[in-house]
Amino acid sequence: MACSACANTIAQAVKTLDPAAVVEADLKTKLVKIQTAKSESEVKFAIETAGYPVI
Ligand SMILES: [Cu+2]
Repeated sequence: MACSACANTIAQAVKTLDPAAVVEADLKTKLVKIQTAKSESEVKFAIETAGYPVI
């Protein structure tokens, strides 16, 4: 995740999975914090499908 466009793409992917998810992007560390009731593996899959690596 490198810029706000990437952050939006990831936020969209996660919110498609869970509309109530909270997605917080930190553009300095290039990390996204996600609060969701969905399982970690579901969220990872959604983000990887959108084309971003999950650490
Ligand atoms: Cu970007």
